[in-house]
Formats: sequence, structure tokens, C-alpha cells
Amino acid sequence: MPSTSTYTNGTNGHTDGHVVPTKQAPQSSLPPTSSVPQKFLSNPKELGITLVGFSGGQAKPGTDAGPTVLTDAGLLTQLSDDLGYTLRGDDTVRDFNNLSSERFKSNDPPVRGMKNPRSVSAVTEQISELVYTQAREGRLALTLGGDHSIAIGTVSGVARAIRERYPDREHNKIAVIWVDAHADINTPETSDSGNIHGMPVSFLTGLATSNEPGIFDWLRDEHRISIHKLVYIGLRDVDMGEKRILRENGIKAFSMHDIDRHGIGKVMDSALEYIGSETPIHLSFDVDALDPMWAPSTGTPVRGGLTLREGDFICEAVAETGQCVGVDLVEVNPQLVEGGVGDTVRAGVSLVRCALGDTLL
Ligand SMILES: [Mn+2]
Repeated sequence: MPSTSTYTNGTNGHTDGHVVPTKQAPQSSLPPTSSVPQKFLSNPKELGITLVGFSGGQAKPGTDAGPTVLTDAGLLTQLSDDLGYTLRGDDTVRDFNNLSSERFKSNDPPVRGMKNPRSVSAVTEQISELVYTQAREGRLALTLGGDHSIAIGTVSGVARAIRERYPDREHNKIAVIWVDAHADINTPETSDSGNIHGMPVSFLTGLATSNEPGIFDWLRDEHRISIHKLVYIGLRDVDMGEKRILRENGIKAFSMHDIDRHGIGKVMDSALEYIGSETPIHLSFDVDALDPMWAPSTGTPVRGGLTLREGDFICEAVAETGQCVGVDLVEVNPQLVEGGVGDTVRAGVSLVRCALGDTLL
């Protein structure tokens, strides 16, 4: 069970649910951020931002523009003005597509079926370093993508920083909540498509490894996560090989079936109980977890998904724990316009706000 959140105004320590302004700090000047005490952030008012323009983990162009449309919609301004964060890290989008095409030209043939393996490896290695640099300062690391291959960088960077920040703690390994229509846990060998955005979890957990020079050989133990601290939410399009991996490894997964049966509230209670209250949490949110009704502009939409409120609730519930140390939002693709980019961007903005502590009341 998640601990009952104790809302305080951050200055006088009242925990009875009422925000009582002190004489020195009238209520209107209180930043709404960090009403939840943060267990694993030494700089809870700062956000460490990484803006990743990259689409090389899959075939469709456009998801590299995801961070641009999210920031053009005012997301970062809202995080500072509405939620009271001090923004650190990127204020412009990094064009990793261009950087990797300059570096590798078209000289990046498949290895073990993986497409663009050198490009994705090099880009995720850089992202890992960037995110690590933010997370080691005790900031929450926020990354806007980009396709989901970038999570090889974000999760590994946060995992390394937390290990370093808590060297003596028993619980210095992060949990990952992976919200997605897909499990993204194919190994190169089980993948039909060869798209690496379907493989990040296998590399992060060590189910897949590579010693090939320049192809994920930078991933070390300090970057990896435990398969027993991984929780999926929203799954509904899982490949046969992935189902076998999930079953054989006893991986915790809440599919849409579980959400239909129990409701998102009970599912989040169970997910957070499984993780426990002493473990830092990284939330990796693929916008395709939402039903295409809410987020149509994404590369691999699957019907029968989360409502926007269910998605927001997941993010709110993670924020309420005070355990969140990293957030990704990925796979917004403004070039896939059939259902409307605006809806998808608005959904993405809402998800990030909720993950960073925004509340309805
Ligand atoms: Mn995904």
C-alpha cells in the first residue's frame, strides 16, 4: 500500500490536510511543489531536464520532435511557474538524430538483427551520462523523448546516480515502473522487427548483453536494474517471446485486464506495495500506454488502453510516494497526425505535471 500522503505546506509541518499559511509566508506565495516530502532527493525543488530529439530506435520519423512540441506547448514554463521548480539541465532540444547520422553516416548495419545498433548505443550512452549528471545532484531527472530506446540511457543514468548517492544503503537499487502498451523486453534474438525501442528493458535488466565494441558494451552492473524491482502497467500488446520472458522471470506486470478487473487505484496500490516504501522509483511513461483516443500521435498505437485520467492517476500515485527520482515521457510523434497532435501533446503535458506533483485540488 502506498503511504497515505501527508500534505503539508512545506513550511509549518502541519499534516492534518489543511494548508495553514505562516505569518512569514502567505499561502499565495507557497510553491505548490514538494507538498510531499521527498525521500531520495536532496534538491527536491530542482528539476534536471534532458531533452532528447532521437528516433533511431524505431523506423518512423517524427518522434525526435516530441520534446519540441511538448516544450512549445509550455510544459517547462508550467513546471517552473505553476509547480515552482527551478529548472536545470537542457533548455533546448538535443538533436541526437543529426549527431548520430554525422558520426555513423549510413555505416551502421544490423547486428544480431538490431537496427542502428551503433547509433542507439552511442546516443543512449550520452543520455546515460547526461541524466546521471542531473540525478547525482539529488534532483529529479526529467527526460522528454524521443523513442523508448532512450530509456536505456535514462534508467541507467538514474540507477548509477542512486547507487553512488547511497553507497551504504541496503536499498540503493531503483525500481522502475514501465507504463506502456508494450513490454519493450525483447532480446535481439526474440525481436521480429529489430527495432531497439522494443528492447530497452532487456538491456537494462541484463537479460540481453553485448560485448560487441560500440554496441551497448558501455552498460555495466552499476547501470542495471533488478528484474525483481520492475513493474509494468498498461500492457496489451506483448510478443510471444516477451510473454515467455515475463513468465519465466516472474516479472510483475499489470495488464489492461488487471486494470479492468481491479481498477487503477487497486493496481497502483499493488504496484507500489510490491516495490516497497524504501526504494527510489523511476517512472518511464510511453504515451502509447494511453488509448489512441487520448494519444493518437504515437508510432505504435494499440486500442483498448488507459484513459487520460488513469494515466494521470498513475503519475499522481507515483508522485505521492515521495520516492520518485526519475521520469521519462516518450514516443510523442507530432508527424503522425491522424487523430490530432494537440490531444497527444496535451495528454503528455498533463502526465508530466502529475508525475511532478501537480494535484487536482
Ligand atoms: Mn515503449
